[in-house]
Amino acid sequence: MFMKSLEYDRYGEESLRKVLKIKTKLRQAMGNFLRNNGFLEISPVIISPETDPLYHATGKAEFDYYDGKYQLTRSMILHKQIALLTSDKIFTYSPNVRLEPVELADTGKHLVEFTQLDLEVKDATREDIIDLGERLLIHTLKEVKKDCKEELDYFKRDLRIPEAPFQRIKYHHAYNQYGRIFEEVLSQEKEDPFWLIDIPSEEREFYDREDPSRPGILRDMDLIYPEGFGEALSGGEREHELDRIKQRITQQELDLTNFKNYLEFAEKGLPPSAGFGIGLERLARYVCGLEEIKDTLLFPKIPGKIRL
Ligand code: ASN
Repeated sequence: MFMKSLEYDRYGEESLRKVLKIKTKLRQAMGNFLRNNGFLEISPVIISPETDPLYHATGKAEFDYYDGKYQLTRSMILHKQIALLTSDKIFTYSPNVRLEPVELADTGKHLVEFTQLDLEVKDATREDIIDLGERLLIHTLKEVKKDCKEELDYFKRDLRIPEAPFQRIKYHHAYNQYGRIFEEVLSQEKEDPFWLIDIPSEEREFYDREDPSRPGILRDMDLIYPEGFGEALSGGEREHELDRIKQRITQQELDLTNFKNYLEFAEKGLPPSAGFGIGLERLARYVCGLEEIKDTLLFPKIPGKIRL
């Protein structure tokens, strides 16, 4: 006889159905906003020999295939830059697999498998993308508020609609004021989402563009949710010139051969661009006001555990 899963009862719960209704609405509202603004939706890349290296300690999900190796996508950043050779504005709902350490099991916001709405725009600046992000988020929150009233009432969630422009806080200011834990402190303190900008290059991956007039500072940004919900999205302008990309990869003590195919594209020419990726489950957690990100999914993968 099969053992009944300990979590069996969870699948009949009203709250799970309500979150899924809200997530369905979020996907629809964000996708339609982008389609109506001239974006092409591309298919997600699930396996690739090269993917986002990520600057924090995250294990690789890798497997052998004939005489090579594939990895599961950690983010589609490299593919997004290449996709702009075909179309000027692209987005995708991208499943990401990040083998996060067990220490992150109880943060309430980390998953080993999640989906991000990942977008990229040719010739865009950080300011263009910040503006796009604000319009996308405001539109999406308004749509959810309009069409998911019953669900929001169920979660006793009085969702605020923020006004653009959102506050911008420089990384160095935040760090000097609150130290390492600045993100948690500021996220707790604020009532509306805000941007964290000008992140130092050693804190981020090689593909975010260094400000030519301020070495060591990136033309990038994170959006942070208020009420302690933490990071919503990250993005920025991109390095697109071969020499700069190679220099940044080497500075981060990464192996150039791990990005061989991507570098071949950069050699032929990648367009300047900017973009971001916003986590769908984190957005749903914020919208519903949930403690635990696992409650936004039917089959959540929590760091350090194996689950169906
Ligand atoms: N999607 C993010 C970006 O566009 C990268 C990431 O998820 N690590 O910058």
